[in-house]
Amino acid sequence: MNSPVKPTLNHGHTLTSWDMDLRQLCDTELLLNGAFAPLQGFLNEADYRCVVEGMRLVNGQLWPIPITLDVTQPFADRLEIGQKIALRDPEGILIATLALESIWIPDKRKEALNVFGTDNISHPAVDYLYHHAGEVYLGGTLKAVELPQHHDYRQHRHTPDELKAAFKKLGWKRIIGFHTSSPMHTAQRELTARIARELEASLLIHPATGMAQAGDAGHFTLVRCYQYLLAYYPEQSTMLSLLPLATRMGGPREAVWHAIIRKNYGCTHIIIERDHASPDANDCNGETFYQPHDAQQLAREFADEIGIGIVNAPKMVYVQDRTEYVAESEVRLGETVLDISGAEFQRRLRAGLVVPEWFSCSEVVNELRKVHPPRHRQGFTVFFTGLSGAGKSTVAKALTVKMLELGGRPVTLLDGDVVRKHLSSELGFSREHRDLNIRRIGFVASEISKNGGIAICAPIAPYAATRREVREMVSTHGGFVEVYVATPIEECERRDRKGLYAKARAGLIKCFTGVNDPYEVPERPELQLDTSGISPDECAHQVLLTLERQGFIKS
Ligand code: PPS
Repeated sequence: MNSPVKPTLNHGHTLTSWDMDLRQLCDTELLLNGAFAPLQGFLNEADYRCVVEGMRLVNGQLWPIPITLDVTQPFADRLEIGQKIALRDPEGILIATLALESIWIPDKRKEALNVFGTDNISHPAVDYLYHHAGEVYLGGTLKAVELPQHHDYRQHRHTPDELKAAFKKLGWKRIIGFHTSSPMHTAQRELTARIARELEASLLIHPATGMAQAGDAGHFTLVRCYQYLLAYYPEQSTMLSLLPLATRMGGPREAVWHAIIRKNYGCTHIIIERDHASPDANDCNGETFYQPHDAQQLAREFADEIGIGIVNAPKMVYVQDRTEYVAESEVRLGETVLDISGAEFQRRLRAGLVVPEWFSCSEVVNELRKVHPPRHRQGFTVFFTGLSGAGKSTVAKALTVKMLELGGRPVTLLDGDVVRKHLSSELGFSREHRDLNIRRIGFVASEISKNGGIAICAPIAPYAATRREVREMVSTHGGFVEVYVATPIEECERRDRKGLYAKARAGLIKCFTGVNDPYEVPERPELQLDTSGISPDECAHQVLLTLERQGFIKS
């Protein structure tokens, strides 16, 4: 929790501390190691405005993406321009100090529209801006104390200076950088090898792995996939380096940003693909956020100014008749082109179906299969929410028994009362305390789901925003099924097993949900149940059917 406490620094000074989240930590690392040159810190207000408006700093230098330090209003309220702030990683280690130059409330809508071209929250960066980023921005220059530590794949970790020195030592003069943030399949391998060959350049495979959490199996899988692929390239002219960049998926502006970063790492060229840095999701009209060539065009426009060659990657397709990949424009009339879409590839992985070698090498596919088991072997969370007395606990218990009868995965019941006894005994029922309680449940549920188990949670969880947080927390690791137990308050009150409604009506309990405290009805739960007329067993059966429909249990 960030609070303006005044810890003692190792130098004996006392400074206000900010505990950075993962994205801020990534940004800080790249600000400190020179990857974000010419930036020397988080943008101040004047630079921020210029960047949002016109992709330039006040001094005219090109910079397309606002790198800002967002904080909460209560934290900002206690700050003064000119003071120094200690920036810490999520474990509390002091990474840098910020000399505070500006504090301001950004116009987030304008930022979203100008930078990402949309304010639709299906865009991940807009969602982050609206739902995660604090309401106040801080700007100022940074002074390094200690670069963030990476204990994983140290042989593939380099600062810009280290990478430039390595290129020099190897005698590489022409270096082409390839940006990716997902597994590379044969098409990308053929594409990068071909471009490097044609340009007579060495190849830097430079995946952005910034948002990978320590202990995140997906990250290790991804890097193992890149390592397998290295064997297919000429050893003397190919290098893999992990870039701790938190991508925004900002399409054209992001492509310019990637080009500046690769220039800072010593690349002479960068490959920009079609749909470079475009989100997978579409907007509310089902349209993609950017046109396929937008990123390539904008990056080209600024290539000279950045001092890097932009290589527009052609779309590579597999021609069955020639058993090879060629650029789409080179396909001859009558030739058969084979393709497997991303969605189809995911389906095959999950269903354990064959993926042909022409699409992806077997080592990569086997590696990915380990982290994409079929749904019926993945962990998941069933999250019941509803008023006190709605029947959440009873149905959750019945469901727990059914899941145990099915067997195969460990089952943990996190009932509201039980959690309050063992995890949250010090908490009351203020909004702040309820949120903390639900976040704790979400954390435990996400750990259980991550490790392939089933978490069944049954708190009231009255607030939509906190439920959404839990959904996000769990969904990165496993399935999330929200069950709204929609038993009407009249029925809950009639039951009043604990006599709490009577006490609340008598004014003896102050913030009682549904009586004198709000319950925000879920808008899109996976299942809605009213326990008024049906038995707990029947309700649990309905949940089972939902789980079956979604593939989490086998029929
Ligand atoms: S929350 O809002 O999700 O944190 O609540 P939760 O942890 O599920 O705890 C709800 C149980 O606590 C009892 N209780 C109250 N509920 C709501 N409001 C107030 N003020 C309150 N005080 C005590 C109540 O028995 C709830 O249990 P259930 O099983 O839901 O009836």
